[in-house]
Amino acid sequence: MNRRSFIKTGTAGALASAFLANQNPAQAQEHEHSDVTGHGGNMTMGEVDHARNGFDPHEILTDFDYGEVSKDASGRTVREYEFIVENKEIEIAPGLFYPAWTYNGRVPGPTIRATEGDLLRVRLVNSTDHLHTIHWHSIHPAAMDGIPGAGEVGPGEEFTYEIDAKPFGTHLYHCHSVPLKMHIQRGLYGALIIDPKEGRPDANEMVVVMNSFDTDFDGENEIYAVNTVAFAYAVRPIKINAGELQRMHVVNITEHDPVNSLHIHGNFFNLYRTGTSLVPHEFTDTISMGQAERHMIEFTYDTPGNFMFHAHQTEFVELGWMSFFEVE
Ligand SMILES: [Cu+2]
Repeated sequence: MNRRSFIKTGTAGALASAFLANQNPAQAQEHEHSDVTGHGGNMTMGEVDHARNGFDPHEILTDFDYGEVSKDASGRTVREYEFIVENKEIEIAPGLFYPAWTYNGRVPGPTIRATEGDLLRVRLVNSTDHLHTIHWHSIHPAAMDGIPGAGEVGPGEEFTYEIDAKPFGTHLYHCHSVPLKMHIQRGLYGALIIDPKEGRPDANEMVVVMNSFDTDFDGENEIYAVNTVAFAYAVRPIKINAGELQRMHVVNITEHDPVNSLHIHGNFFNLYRTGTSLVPHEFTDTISMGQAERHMIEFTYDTPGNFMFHAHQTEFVELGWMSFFEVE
């Protein structure tokens, strides 16, 4: 049984029918007979209980964690964090639960935010019965790499990573214990945003982590999303203001598929690859990304209205990775 028939026949019974259904019965009928459904009618029914999850994709968008801030003897800014790995069942679509492994009870984990040159001190506490790490996509010493033999933490143990915040850009961290695929797909990842010392122009900033969930552990995903919950920003669009610069940090940690993508409607964006430049590399409306690729994009909507943004892989769209901006 492939993923499409999983959805169509509702093999998971109540689950499938609860999480993916067409709002319009006529459209649903049409969908049964066509694999070329556009990205319009497909949506979840019901609502995910974000309070029970303990996190809300709308809050994750702008929840930048600057840590506990102090200065060392040299006057350097030190940012300290505590990450606790815990197993937690999370609702990723209405009525569909996934046995996640989490940093601090959320997927994605906290968005660490620092300025180039700061010292990051991150204490990892492992409350589970598997080995875990935090592997950083940054420039750091081998001993801080967060791989087996360098910063891997056993059950009930802890380790403190100390890394320089460099280079500036939109980055990623994730668990690097083996089997790597399992530790990533379970939810142990998050964004690491390092601002350039000279700063950037004022903007409304957001972070979206493209992720996916293989709910039956057969090596294929049943759900795609940004910030975990299928259709979260379609059910409740992201409200932004016309004329205001939007800066979005986009991180791809999709497991099992080689490529994910992002397309915005009615507009183009400036693309800063890996966020490591002060000037844009490209002006486009679509970007494809392999796993661990991440970029910073900037755009401004001039007119009010609802504008979609989504993966440009129809299957991902149908399975949850579809969103809206509501421009006011
Ligand atoms: Cu792990």
